[in-house]
Amino acid sequence: MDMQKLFSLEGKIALVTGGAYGIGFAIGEALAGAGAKIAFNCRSQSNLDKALADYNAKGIDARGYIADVTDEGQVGELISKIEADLGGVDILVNNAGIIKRIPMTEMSAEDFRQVVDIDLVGPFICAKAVIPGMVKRGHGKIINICSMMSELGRETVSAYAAAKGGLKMLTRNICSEYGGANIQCNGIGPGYIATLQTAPLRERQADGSRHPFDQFIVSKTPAGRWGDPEDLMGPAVFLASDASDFVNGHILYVDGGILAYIGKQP
Ligand code: NAP
Ligand code: GCO
Repeated sequence: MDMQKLFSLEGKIALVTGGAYGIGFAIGEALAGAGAKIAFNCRSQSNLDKALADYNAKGIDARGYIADVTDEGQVGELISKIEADLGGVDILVNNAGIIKRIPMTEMSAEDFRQVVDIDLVGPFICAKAVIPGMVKRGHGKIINICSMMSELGRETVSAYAAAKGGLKMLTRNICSEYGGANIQCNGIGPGYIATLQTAPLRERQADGSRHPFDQFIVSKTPAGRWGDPEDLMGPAVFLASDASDFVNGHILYVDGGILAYIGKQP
C-alpha cells in the first residue's frame, strides 16, 4: 500500500470553521500541508485579514470568508461561495467555539444559550449544510472539535460541558445516520491547549508566580505540559484522510494523557 497516498489530502477541499487563529489555524495549516485546499470562516474582517496574511506567510493560499456558524443563512452562503471558488467541501472541521466561565447559579439562560448555540448548534448547521454534497459525491469527512469537557465537568463551565458533551453525541449520530453514505464523522478532544481561549487560566499572578490552574493542569497531565495547537495537526490529518476510512463515530482525545490519569496525591 502507498502510505503517502493514504494520508494525502491532495485534491480535497477543507473548510475549517473559526480557522483564523488558535487550534483552527493549526488544523488549517496541517490539512494544507497534506495537500488540501483550505477555506476558513470567522466573524470579523480584521481577524480575516490577519489570518490571510498568516496563512500566506506559511505559503498557504487559503480562502477566508466572514460567516457566523450560528446563522443558517450565512452558512448556506458560505458553502455556496466555497463551491464556486474551490469546489464542494470534502472535509469539514467544526472548530469554531467559545467558552464562558461563570458559576452555574450566576449564569443567565442567555449566556448558556449563546455557548450552546455556537459550540453545538453551529456544528449541526455546518454539517447539515455540507452533508448533501458529500452524499452526492460519495464521500466526506467531518471532524468535530470536542473537549475534555465532553467527558468531565468542573466548576464554572456548565454550558461549555453541556455543549461539548452534546457535540460528542452529535458526532456519533452523524456517523450513525450517514456512515452508509461513506461519510466519516469523528471528534478530536483536545486536552488543555495554550490558545487565547485558555489564556486567562495561564495568567501570571501579581507576585510573578504561575496561575494555580496552570500548575493544576500541568500536574494533572502525564505529559507534564500544556498542549500546543501543533499537537492537533497529525490527528486532524489522520481523521481527514483515507487512512481513517473505517474509523467512524470515534472521539480521539489528544490530551497528553489527562483522561487516563487519576492525578497525584496532594
Ligand atoms: P480560540 O483561540 O478562542 O479561537 C476560536 C475561533 O472560533 C476563532 O477563530 C473565532 O473567530 C471563532 N469563532 C467563535 N465564534 C464563532 C462563530 N459564532 N462563528 C464563526 N467563528 C467563530 O479558541 P481555540 O482554543 O483555538 O479553540 C478552538 C476550538 O477548540 C473551540 O471549539 C474550543 O472549544 C475547542 N477546544 C479548545 C481547547 C483549548 O484548550 N484551547 C481544548 C479543547 C477544545 P472570531 O472570533 O473571529 O469569529
Ligand atoms: C476550562 C477550559 C477548557 C478547555 C478545553 C479542555 O475552562 O476548563 O477552557 O474547557 O478549553 O476545552 O479540553
